[in-house]
Amino acid sequence: MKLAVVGATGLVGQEILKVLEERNFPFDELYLVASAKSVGQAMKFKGKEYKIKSIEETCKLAPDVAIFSAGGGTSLEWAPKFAEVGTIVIDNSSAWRMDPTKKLIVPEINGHEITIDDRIIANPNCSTIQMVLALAPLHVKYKLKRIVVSTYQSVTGTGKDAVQQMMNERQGIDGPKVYPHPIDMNALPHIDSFLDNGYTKEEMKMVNETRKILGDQSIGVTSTTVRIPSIGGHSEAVNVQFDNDFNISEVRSILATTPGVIVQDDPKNNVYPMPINSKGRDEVFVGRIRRDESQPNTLNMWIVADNLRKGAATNAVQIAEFMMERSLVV
Ligand code: 11C
Repeated sequence: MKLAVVGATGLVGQEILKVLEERNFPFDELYLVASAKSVGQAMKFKGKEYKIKSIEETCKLAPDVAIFSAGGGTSLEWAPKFAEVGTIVIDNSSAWRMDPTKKLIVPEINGHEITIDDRIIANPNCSTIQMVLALAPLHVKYKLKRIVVSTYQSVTGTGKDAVQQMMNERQGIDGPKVYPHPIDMNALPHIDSFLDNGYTKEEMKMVNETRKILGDQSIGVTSTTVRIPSIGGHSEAVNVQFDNDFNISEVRSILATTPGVIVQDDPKNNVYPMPINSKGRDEVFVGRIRRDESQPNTLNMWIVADNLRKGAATNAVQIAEFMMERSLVV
């Protein structure tokens, strides 16, 4: 088993390495791949030193699995080339997600869609993954009609330079700007670029990816995505209307028994999910579970997860594990 991590020096790449180590992911050879400026530098994994390779060189080595986290441009150009040499590419970018010939996978929800012929598998956007993981079992039970979601997203979603901008601002240091406005002590209703319909790409990812993963184009989804000066994870206020009525204690017990979901909901004791507690965790945390009293069959929840973990690295590694367990990596 030859494994490549493409984009190994980025925030998600680093998290992928942590997740691989924690889960004792099995491989015989590991190729760490980064951009030209890092090629040849040494990186450690499990105490062993690896020289960073170029993507060209790695493609020629035909790894069995390559987890890509190097942006959409790299994925568009290189994923097909890796696929051609037989590599299974698990891609963290948005490049292939809405391609009807590619699967968009959260293993707990639709891992069963993957076949032995799939070569490029898309990992969904972080803010989508955490929301659908909590909503999927409720959809099965009550049938989702409409989702209204507002996000409070960590600067880690933008990458290392964004974390640096926030820290620089906090310390009064001038430095390069990733965002068009200050981020510290601020909130930007602007994630990814604006589209002609007035929504951002991040907002439309939540609409389109949710429907594709849940396999139901009839679900109404509307989203407002906001960047806030936090680093532990993304938070989401989610208002969900179902076709069928629910019982709140049944909703809690469904969520509490959903693999990968942890209910943290004891507001009287100030217990609810927070990004500071989700950092470095693989689970999705759900709290503030309550009925929306303004209309029938409607629920409010607060969903938090480390966007670099279940939102990116963990989900990608889980896809690889899922495929290996089912002998889909040959
Ligand atoms: C953010 N969700 O927080 C983005 C990062 O489509 O994979 C991931 C972008 C993507 O800014």
